[in-house]
Amino acid sequence: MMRETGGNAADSNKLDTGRRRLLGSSGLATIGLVMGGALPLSRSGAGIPQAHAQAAPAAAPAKGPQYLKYPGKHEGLVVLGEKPLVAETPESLLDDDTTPIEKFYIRNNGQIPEEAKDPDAWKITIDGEINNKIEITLGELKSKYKAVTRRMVLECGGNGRSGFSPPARGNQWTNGGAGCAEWTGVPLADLLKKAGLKPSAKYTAHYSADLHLSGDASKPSISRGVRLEKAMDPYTMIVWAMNGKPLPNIHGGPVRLVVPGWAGSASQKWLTRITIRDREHDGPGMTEFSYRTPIKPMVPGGKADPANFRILESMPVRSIITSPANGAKFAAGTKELKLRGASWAGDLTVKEVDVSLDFGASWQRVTLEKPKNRYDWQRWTGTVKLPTDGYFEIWARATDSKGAMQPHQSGFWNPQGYGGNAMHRIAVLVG
Ligand SMILES: Nc1nc2c(c(=O)[nH]1)N[C@H]1C(S)=C(S)[C@@H](COP(=O)(O)O)O[C@H]1N2
Ligand SMILES: [Mo]
Repeated sequence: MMRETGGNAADSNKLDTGRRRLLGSSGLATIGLVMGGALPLSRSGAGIPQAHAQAAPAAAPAKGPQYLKYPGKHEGLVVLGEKPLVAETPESLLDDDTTPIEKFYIRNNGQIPEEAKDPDAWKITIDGEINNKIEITLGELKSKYKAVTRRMVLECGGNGRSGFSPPARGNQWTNGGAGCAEWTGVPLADLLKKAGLKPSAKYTAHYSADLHLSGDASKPSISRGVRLEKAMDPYTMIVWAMNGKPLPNIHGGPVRLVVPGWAGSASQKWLTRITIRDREHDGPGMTEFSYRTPIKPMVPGGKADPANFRILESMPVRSIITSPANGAKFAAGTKELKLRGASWAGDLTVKEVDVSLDFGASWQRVTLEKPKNRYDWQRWTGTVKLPTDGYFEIWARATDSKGAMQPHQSGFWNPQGYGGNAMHRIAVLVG
């Protein structure tokens, strides 16, 4: 029953805040280029069809985004929910090649546990459909297995959710439920090979130490799993370091899973146990509409039939403009703008990224870097010439290695709003 929630229908304030952020009102004042007032993005392009936008209730009192105050975290992160604590990274704070820990988004489903006193004594158990049960401390894991470091994107399954209309249930992420860090650990496959998989082994089930929000110790806060094929992917890792530092408690330290390319919920934080199952796992976060999308497209806002849903695995293609920031202002007479951004595509790579200065009427290709390793994001740079001073929107769209491009609007509505990957747009003012 744990879903990508933390907001629900009653949470209209939060939904509206999410919207307003897309519209460009925000405290971007912390960012160098921005000199104050917000620029409006035309409403239709915020992923909301005009008709719906007009019908949307203007009930909530005007309220800007709430910024995060958390030790070690950047104060530009935007709080999407306090219980459980959820905070996203505005696109303009994702401008580093490797996302610094302080800027990395936070997503909790339950209570945040106390920091482990003795990290190396932390125990992990692997059991279920294997020949030899493994019980290993983090200290032993570090000394007995060969560690690898990989830069990989972690992205919440609900990233982009705020683009759905009518609003989908859950945290109203814009594009900031994602980051790309260097993770150090060991491939899960190395442990599973050592344990010896039985022919009946089909699926993983992940467990951890964080308490359910209610405080009820008998209920896991979340327990997801993946098909064995993904568990055996050498990039699916048990990690203890992030950007070369011990994994912080808020990111699941001392040890967590990173299952790159798939919904972030599979990447169990504070990992204590992995049980190998002989069937699809059915823990909290696996059933009904949680991390599932429709097989046959459904009527937006309509009644959903659980039988029409399958598990969301690879995340869809996405690109973001990380510089300039939405709302940036430039001196009169500025003739061109340098753009920077990032793009990624779940299990796939990104083939090309294009930008538009005229609401999608024409597009221009940008320079796309190669990923450092699989599941890394791809940084991009470009320059656009400005025909005049004035108000401009810059749109960015990425196309994945199989040819799928980001849509203008998030479609394929589903109750919990997965798969929202509409093009990113920013507004800038020249003069
Ligand atoms: N134990 C545990 N693991 C968890 C979660 C959680 O609530 N508890 N949230 C999941 C979700 S939904 C996401 S998107 C990622 C977020 O990781 P981060 O907070 O380090 O960014 O952790 C996943 N792992
Ligand atoms: Mo998530």
